[in-house]
Amino acid sequence: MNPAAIDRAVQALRSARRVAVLTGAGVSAESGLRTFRGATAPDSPPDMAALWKEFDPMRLATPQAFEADPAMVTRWYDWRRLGCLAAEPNAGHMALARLERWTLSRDGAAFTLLTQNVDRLHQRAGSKAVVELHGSIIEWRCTKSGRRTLPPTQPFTQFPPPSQWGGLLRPDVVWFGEMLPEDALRRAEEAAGACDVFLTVGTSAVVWPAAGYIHRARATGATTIEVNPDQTAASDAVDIVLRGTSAAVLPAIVAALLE
Ligand code: BV8
Repeated sequence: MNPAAIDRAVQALRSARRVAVLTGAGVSAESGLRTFRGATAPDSPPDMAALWKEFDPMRLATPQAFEADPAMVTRWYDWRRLGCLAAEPNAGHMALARLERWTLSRDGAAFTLLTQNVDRLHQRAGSKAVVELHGSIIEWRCTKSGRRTLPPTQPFTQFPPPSQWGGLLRPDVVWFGEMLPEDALRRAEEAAGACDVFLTVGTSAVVWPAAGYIHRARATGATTIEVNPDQTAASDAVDIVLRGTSAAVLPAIVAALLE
C-alpha cells in the first residue's frame, strides 16, 4: 500500500463535502463471497475462483435464462443467497459505514454508497445511504404480481419456488439486459454528478451503466480514487490509485481521517 497515495486520498476526503462511493464484488471477497471476473483476495482458497469463470452468466443472469430454465436459475441463486446470508461484513464494509458517519458529521455534507453487490453486507455493516444498483439476492419477487418477499433463511424446497401470489419467485436482482431500478438510476446520477470525491472500490468497472458513474464524477470535476489489488477498466481514468484490498486500504484511510 503506497503511503503517499493514501495520504493524497485522505487529503481529498478531508476537503470534500459531498462523497460518493461505488462498490463491487471485491468488497465482499474478504467476507468469503466469490467475485465474478477479477482476482479474489490475494491468499484466497482455490475454490474462490471467479463465478463467471465457472458459470456462464448468459445461462444464469439474464431474463432469457430464467425463461428457459427457471429451476436451474433459481437453484443457483438460492445457493448464492444462502452464501450471502452466512457471510459476515468485513473490515472494508465496516470502514465504509464509518466513513459515512465521519463525512456526515461535517456541515453541508452528503454521502451516497452506490453498490453493485446484492448481498446486503453494507447494510449489515451499518451503512445507511445505500443504493442497490443491481437489486438484492436477499429479497425475491413474484413474477406475476411484482410483490417482494423475504424468503426464510433455509433453502427453498421447490425449484422454481412458487409465489403466494400465483406466479414464481425470482431473485430481486437486475439481470443483464434488464433496466436498473428507476430510483437507483436517479440517486446514482445525482450523487455522481454532484460529488467532490468519488471512491470506486472492488469493481472491475466493466458493467454498465454502473461503471459509467466513475467517468461521470470525473467529468464533473470530482477527485476519483480507486481501491483495488488489480488494474481495472477504470484505473487509467482515476486520479488516485490505491493498489490493495478493501479490507486493508479502507480502514487505513478511515484511521488517518480520525487521527
Ligand atoms: C442495462 C446480476 C439497460 C446480479 C449483474 C452500456 C450502457 C448500458 C448497458 C450496457 C452498456 N454496455 C453493455 C451493456 C449491457 C450490460 C453490460 O454492462 N455488459 C457488460 C458485461 C459489458 N449491462 C446491462 O445489461 C445492465 N442493464 O444496462 O439496462 C439496457 C436494457 C436493455 C438493453 C440494453 C441496455 C445490467 C447490468 C447488471 C447485470 N447484473 N449481476 C447478480 O447475479 O449478482 S452484473 C454482475 O457484475 C454483478 O452485479 C456485479 O456486481 C457486477 C459488476 O462486477 P464487479 O462487482 O465489478 O465484480 P468483478 O468480479 O467483475 O470484479 C471484482 C473486482 O474486485 C476485481 O477488479 C478484483 O480485482 C477486485 N477485488 C478482488 N478482491 C478484492 C478486490 N477489491 C478489493 N478488495 C479485495 N479483497
